[in-house]
Amino acid sequence: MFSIVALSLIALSFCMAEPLHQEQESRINSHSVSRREVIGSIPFRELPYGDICDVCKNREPAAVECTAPYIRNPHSNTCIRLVNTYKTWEDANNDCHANGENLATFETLESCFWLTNVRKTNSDWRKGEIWIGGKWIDGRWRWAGKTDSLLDTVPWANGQPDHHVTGEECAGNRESDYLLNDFQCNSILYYICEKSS
Ligand SMILES: [Ca+2]
Repeated sequence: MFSIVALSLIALSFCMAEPLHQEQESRINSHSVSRREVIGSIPFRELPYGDICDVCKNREPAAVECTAPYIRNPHSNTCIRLVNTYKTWEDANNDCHANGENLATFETLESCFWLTNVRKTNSDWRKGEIWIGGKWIDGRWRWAGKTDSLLDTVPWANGQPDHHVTGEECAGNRESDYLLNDFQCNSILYYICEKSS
């Protein structure tokens, strides 16, 4: 009998949990954060009001500041720079690493098309074929600095990649349409280095 009463009281307490304050609801909605994500396993009544803003801040890290010659890729929140020196893919990658960077990655369609637009609208970026960090590794196209990340959602140029015919196993952004092409890795191209801060 006692346990039935206790269970009933617990259930009643759960049902009477305080609703979210209206302003808190709007903060959650404006940041596309669900009530469950904000609260997690902690009863909301035990969550200090200010913690919601901390959660939101953690989900939207501050934009990194990129000073020339770097520009900020808003899709990856990283700084990239174009290097107008001709190198093979491997030498370009090594040069980026020597400066604490990696050959740049553009992991989403939006990020790739952002680069396309940068090249179309910025005379400094318009000329030449340019190495980026994509490489044929273990039978898949991968971002070399993060080999678990695949080039599955990138805008390859029409008919590309054709490495299975040509043996081209390194990815670049080509000059003719600013889309991706696979090149012979020992080709000498310009390249883009990237750093996270
Ligand atoms: Ca090709």
